[in-house]
Amino acid sequence: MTESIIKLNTTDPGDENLLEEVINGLHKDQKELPCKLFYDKKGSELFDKITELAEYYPTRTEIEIIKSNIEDISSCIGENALLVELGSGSSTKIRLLLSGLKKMSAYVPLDISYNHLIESTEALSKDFPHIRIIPLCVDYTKPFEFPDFDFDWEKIVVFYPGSTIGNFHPPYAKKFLANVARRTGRGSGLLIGVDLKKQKEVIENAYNDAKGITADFNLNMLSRLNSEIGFNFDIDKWQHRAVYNEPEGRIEMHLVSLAQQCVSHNGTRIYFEENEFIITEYSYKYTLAEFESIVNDYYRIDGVWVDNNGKFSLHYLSVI
Ligand code: AVI
Repeated sequence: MTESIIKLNTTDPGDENLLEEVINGLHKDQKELPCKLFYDKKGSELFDKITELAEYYPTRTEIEIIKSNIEDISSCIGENALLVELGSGSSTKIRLLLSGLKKMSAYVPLDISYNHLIESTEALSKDFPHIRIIPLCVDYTKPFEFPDFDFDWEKIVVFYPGSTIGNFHPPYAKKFLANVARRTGRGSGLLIGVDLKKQKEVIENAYNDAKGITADFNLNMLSRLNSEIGFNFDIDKWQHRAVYNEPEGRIEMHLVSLAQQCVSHNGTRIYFEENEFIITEYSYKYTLAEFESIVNDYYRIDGVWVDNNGKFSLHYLSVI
């Protein structure tokens, strides 16, 4: 074993355009807020709790899939990979991979939430002292630079678990995955989790949990707008709702206004009718065929693993 190698050479980039994005979203006919706003420190902690809820099947199911297929996954990834994780979410999944991979070059977690990234990386480095870990605080949906790595690797393998790809509209998901392929280059890999279409009730329960953690996660967005940007949302006048839009194949997370009200920011006033809602997130569900159709222009499908109940799928794709 070599010594622990963790390079904390990342900084919090902030988000200059956030206010503009928020104001624009709240001026649309159908008001909306960007789902990246969920993930401040509190939001990331709430999301961790969501992943442990009885109703929220995606995390548990994906973990089961990784556990049951770790040898196949490991042979797809091969040796000496530079493993880049988009969003350093549940550490259980990455721990399974880091333990199961034969030999790897480095692990590079990318995350928008600085504190969450640093805390999770530090915890990981204690348990995997022999693995080079290089955290980068970036919004990976925007162009960013990798630092000059002073070590070798065989190929880049991007790990994109959790079905986060479902949070993009399908045409954008296609474009985003095409960009990942372009940036990483031919022969690189993408290990990606996808939530599959299933009974409406099962999906809706996953986003309307009995303990109200998803509600807190959704409402935290408004607290954040108050404390960080200077809005004056009255949190008690808003309610969480999640509905499965079957024709579109997506969960929609809403914040519903419980009264006619006005919210202001620096003299800009935004009016809400009673029952009007803000869309805070879409979470698209796919069939295997639908997902394959958005990736097959850029990737070859080398592996697809699905749990016994057909709830969730994990794909290993190679850039062509
Ligand atoms: C991060 N993402 C994949 C989650 C999802 O299921 O779409 C975010 C989430 N929203 C509510 N619960 C979980």
